[in-house]
Order: sequence, then structure tokens, then C-alpha cells
Amino acid sequence: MKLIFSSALLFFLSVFSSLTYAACSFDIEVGDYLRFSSTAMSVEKSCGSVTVNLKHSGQLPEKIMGHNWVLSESADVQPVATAGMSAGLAAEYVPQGDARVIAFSEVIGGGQSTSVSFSTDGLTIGEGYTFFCSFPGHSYSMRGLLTVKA
Ligand SMILES: [Cu+2]
Repeated sequence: MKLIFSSALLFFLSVFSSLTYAACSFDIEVGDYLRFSSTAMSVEKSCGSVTVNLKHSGQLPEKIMGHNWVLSESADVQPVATAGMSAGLAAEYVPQGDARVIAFSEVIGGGQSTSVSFSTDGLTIGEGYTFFCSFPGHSYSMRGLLTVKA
């Protein structure tokens, strides 16, 4: 009896965790510090579209402690972040029309929220993707890996 209960619990947990880790919608929180609440995301290509909801629970304004969510191939993070710095806040610290940028949200300050949706059509299973904040100086610590599953 105990074994059946444990198996049922394990089954429930595995279903629950697969829903948690390979979802099509994500809530990520940031604050008055250089860290995303999640440093790894797993999306399924079958999602078609993925949405990231970004919430800044800090108090500092976007000019001082702004954050955004940008996705690129891992090898492109550094050059995109550098180009984003030159683009400035008015361009959300993202180079305009740059094909290396797969998705990006606007820069938000404390108390603000935003979201970004992007298609999974252009994502390749097994490819290394990194999400990061392109606010000047943030990309080194504000980043995480995005994995694409079938
Ligand atoms: Cu940031």
C-alpha cells in the first residue's frame, strides 16, 4: 500500500516538474540587484510561441537599475550586449534590427512588469541559447541558459 502511494506521488511529482520546467510561459522576477529569479529555462519546440513575463519587484528607476530579457545564441551574448550598450536606453539597450537578437523585452524599472512572446520556429533543438539582461554591465551576472526540447 505504501509502495503504491509512493509510486503515485512520484508520478505526480514527475508530471508536475515536467510542467514546471518545460512550459510555454514563464514568470521571471528581478529586483534592485543583478540576478534573474531563474537561471535556466526549458521550452518545447511544440509550444509554437513562448511567453516570458518579467516583473521588477525593486524600487530603483530603469535609468539606474533597469532590466530587460534578451535571448540570443550563447556565442552572441557578448557582442549583442556590447552593441546594445551603444544603442542606449531608448532602444532598450538592444541593437536595432540585429538578427542575432531572437527576442527581447523593453527595459523596466522597479514596480514595473512587461512580457515578451517569441516563436519557437527559429529555435533549434540542442542549440545553446542564453537569455540575459542587456542593461550596461548586467549581462555578466544576469544570464541563464535556455534549452529547447522536442
Ligand atoms: Cu539588468
